[in-house]
Order: sequence, then structure tokens, then C-alpha cells
Amino acid sequence: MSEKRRMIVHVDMDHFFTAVEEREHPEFKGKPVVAGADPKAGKGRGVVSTCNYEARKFGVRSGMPISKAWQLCPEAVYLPVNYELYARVSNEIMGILRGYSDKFEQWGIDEAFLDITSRVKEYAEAEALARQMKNEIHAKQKLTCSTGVGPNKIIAKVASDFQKPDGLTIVKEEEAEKFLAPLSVRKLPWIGRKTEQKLDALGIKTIGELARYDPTVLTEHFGAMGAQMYLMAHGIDRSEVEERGGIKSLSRELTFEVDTGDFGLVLNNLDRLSEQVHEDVLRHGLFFKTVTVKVRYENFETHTHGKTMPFITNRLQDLKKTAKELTQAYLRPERKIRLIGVRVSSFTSAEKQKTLA
Ligand code: TTP
Ligand code: MG
Repeated sequence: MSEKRRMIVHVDMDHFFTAVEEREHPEFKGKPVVAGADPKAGKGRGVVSTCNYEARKFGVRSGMPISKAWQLCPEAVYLPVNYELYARVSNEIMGILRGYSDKFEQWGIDEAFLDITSRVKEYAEAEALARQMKNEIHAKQKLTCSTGVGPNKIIAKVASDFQKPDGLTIVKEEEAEKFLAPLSVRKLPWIGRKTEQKLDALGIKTIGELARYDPTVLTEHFGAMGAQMYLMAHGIDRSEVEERGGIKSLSRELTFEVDTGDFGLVLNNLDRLSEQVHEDVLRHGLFFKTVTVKVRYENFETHTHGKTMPFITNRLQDLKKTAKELTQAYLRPERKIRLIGVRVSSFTSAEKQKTLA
């Protein structure tokens, strides 16, 4: 017997942080808006978290140094990031979406997967349900999202990105390979800038080219990830929509006002970041296993290094000690530091921890 055909929806809020800001401040409507570090008239450090579509027309992008954004678009409205507000709105949106499926998976702050297989019989019904979700979010939250429907999570996610903002894209199983083929490999989840460059060196730019490539050569170059990429390029993905308790990692980072070679200062600030992350861990009732640090040198060369502990913990001293150990390797007399960050992940909730103890 063949497996039952699945119907998966992926929802991604449009320019989420700045969309919430626009909603709260109607006077920003129509203007370019950037959320992120303080630009300080072009002298600011740190990066853009996100920006609205008006600002994107000027070339501003997530992750770009805020000084670059200022050069491109000094007339934009620049706002600090108000995580608490966005997290509250995110929870409300996730609450609405949860009502549309029995299998739900939040992905980051503004995305979610829903398995609606048990609720619809055909794509036309799936489309109607996806439209209903968009309408309810818009009616209750005054925010738009882009939505994709497909036979698995990968296709649904690529589909939601296909028409933005306020899009709705349906990709049927039999059309999936053709839909994916002309798109850049970067559109596939987990293919970042570095993998894109490596694929480019093999002459692979589009998903179609990836699908036609020899999978054994891909495995030689990329290990297990190579086989995974090959399957994705053919539109194959068997992973289930699974509730993961929402948060996958908690992190804080700091860009120094001036690049620094003062390692006492670096380590003091590292402790401070660990304390802030730890407060978040306790607030969410979580236990973690993995600690990752990030160090960016003055030339923007960035390193991240993580360690998974053999035990689950929520103790500040474990976090501080591990973060310090990991960072120490990057403290070199000749290299000034621009940014440091601390992240924890591999969570179990306190509830579950109790039953495991
Ligand atoms: P995304 O969904 O990647 O971006 P977006 O919602 O701003 O824009 P789009 O319309 O293209 O979906 O990320 C969701 C939020 O996460 C975003 O509003 C801000 C935050 N974010 C960062 O803080 N830094 C980043 O580098 C990225 C990509 C996102
Ligand atoms: Mg988004």
C-alpha cells in the first residue's frame, strides 16, 4: 500500500520585527524601517536584525552592519529591537495557527509548520484553509504572512518563500521537482552562503543542477549532508511535523564600542552575557546541554565553537565555565575582538527533566 499523501503548510511572517513596529506606529507606514543596532549617524556598530520591504528596495538586508544600512538609506526610521514585544505577538500568532492542525511545529520566532493531512482531502481545500489562516492572522493581529502548501516540509517552506510578502503558493507533489529546478540552491533550508560557494565551485547553481549531480560525489564533498541535499533537490523529505516546545536556542551577543585587545574586559562581558542567557533559560523553565560561543575579530572574521556537555543542566556556573573555556582559545594577543556571543541549545523543559530525574 502506498503511503498516504501528506499536506503540509509553512507560514512565515513578513518582515516580522518591523511589521510589528509599523502596526504599533502607523506613522511609519510607507517609510523604510530598520530594526537593529543604533546606527549613530553612520558610526554605529552591530547589525540589522530586519527591515521592511521599503528599506529592502535600498539594498538593506538582515545581518548587514548597521553602518552599511545607514550608508544605503540614511532616511530610514531606525529602531532598537524590542524582543519582548515580538515574542508576545509571536505567541499570539502561534496560538491562532495551532488551532488549524493537530500536528504543529514552531520554527524560530516567526515561522511554523502545520500538518493538515487529517483536515483536508485535496489541494483546493488545503488552499482554502491556508487562506483562512492568513485572514484570521490579519484580522486579529493586523499582520501579513507568506504561506506555502506542499507534500512535505521542505517543499512547503520553499513555497512560502516564493511569493513574498502576503503570498500563498501551492506546490503539488507531482509538480515539485519542476517547481524547484530553476531556483537557486540557496532557497533550500540549511544551504547557507558557504555551502552555496562550495556547490558553485562544482558548477551547481540551481536546485535542478543539484538534482542531476552524482549523489556519490556530493557525499564525498559534504558527507551525510550531501545525500540530504540530493534528496531535497528532488523534493523528497520524510521528516515529520513535530512539536519541539518552540524555543531551540537562547542567545545574547555584544558588539564592543571599540575593538578590544583587553581580554579582562572580554571575559567580564562574556560572564555578563552568560548571566543574561541564564536568566532567559530559567524564565522559560529549560535545561540545556550545548553551549556555543561566537567571536568576531576586528576584520569581521567570525568563529563559532560549541560544546555539548555529557549532562543536562540549568546551572549558571556550568554555562559560565564552558563559555569561558570555549572563548579562551580565541584570545590571541595580536587579534582585537569586535563581538562576542553566548548561546545555549539542546533543551529539555523543566517538566520533562523532573520526570527524567
Ligand atoms: P525572517 O523570517 O528570516 O525575516 P523577516 O520576517 O524579517 O522577513 P521576511 O519577510 O523575508 O520573512 O526572520 C524573522 C525575524 O527574525 C526577523 O523579523 C528578525 C529576526 N532576524 C534577526 O534578528 N537576524 C537575522 O539575521 C534574521 C534573518 C532574522
Ligand atoms: Mg519572516
